[in-house]
Amino acid sequence: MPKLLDQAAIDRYHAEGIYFPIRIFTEEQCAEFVQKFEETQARDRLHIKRKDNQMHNSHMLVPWISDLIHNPKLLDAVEDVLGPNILCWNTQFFAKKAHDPRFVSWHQDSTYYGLSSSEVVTAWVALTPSRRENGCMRVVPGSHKAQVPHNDTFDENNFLTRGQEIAVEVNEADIVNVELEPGQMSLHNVRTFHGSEANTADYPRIGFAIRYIPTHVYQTTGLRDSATLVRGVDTYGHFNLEPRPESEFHADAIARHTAAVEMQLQILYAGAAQVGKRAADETAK
Ligand SMILES: O=C(O)CCC(=O)C(=O)O
Repeated sequence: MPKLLDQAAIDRYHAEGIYFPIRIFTEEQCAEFVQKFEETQARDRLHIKRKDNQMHNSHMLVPWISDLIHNPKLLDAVEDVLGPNILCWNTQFFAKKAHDPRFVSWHQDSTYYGLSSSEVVTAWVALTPSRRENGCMRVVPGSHKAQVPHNDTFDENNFLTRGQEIAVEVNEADIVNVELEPGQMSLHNVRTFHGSEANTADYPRIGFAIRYIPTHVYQTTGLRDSATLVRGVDTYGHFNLEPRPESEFHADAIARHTAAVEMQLQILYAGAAQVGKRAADETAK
């Protein structure tokens, strides 16, 4: 029996590699999240000293973000597409300010994750409205069936680690705008073509992307990666399991987070001709 989505929604997710909108939080909860996000970012700069505003893997550092990845309703939707035993592998905020020129080039997340399977889903939670004019995510439904080659562009305005861009033409007629209201989320498959454009509006666009995997998925790079068990049991032991943060920016949590981010940077930059701005920002301590 599905937990939150109906069978038609689950079938559509598997057929198209994208499903939205799914209401998880209220608009009032999201207004609170936005305020907390801004306050946490300021404290993150003090404790972690990264310039990057994506706050990668901050669920390992900050209790309210840890609560977000464990939200039961959100996990019910994830369980409907991944099954009952779920790890959170990575999180990041995609925050574009009003009139922010930054964009996300067309890509497949699978390209550099090093994970053994395409059973990887991103829950992208809108904390503000996410519309075409403020640079909502855009996807190509059905594109998740095959991996395509990518080129690294290392564009300064690109949010992505290596400015990775798919090396095939994306046809405008095939694109769907993933427009969401605050508190709604989309689910996209790790191979779904997606990207987003600059924010041309007078208001920000903030989304929180959570990468979930079933426990049987493993890291193919040979590197010992870590993840958080958010539901069910892990009988495989492919990842070091991350505990919840003891308190915000607790010293032990910072040590675990530093190790996890360094490991994921090694995975994301494997074989890259140069190290992009994210690594420079994440390690600017
Ligand atoms: O938020 C965006 O604009 C892009 C998000 C994205 O690339 C992702 O969640 O994988």
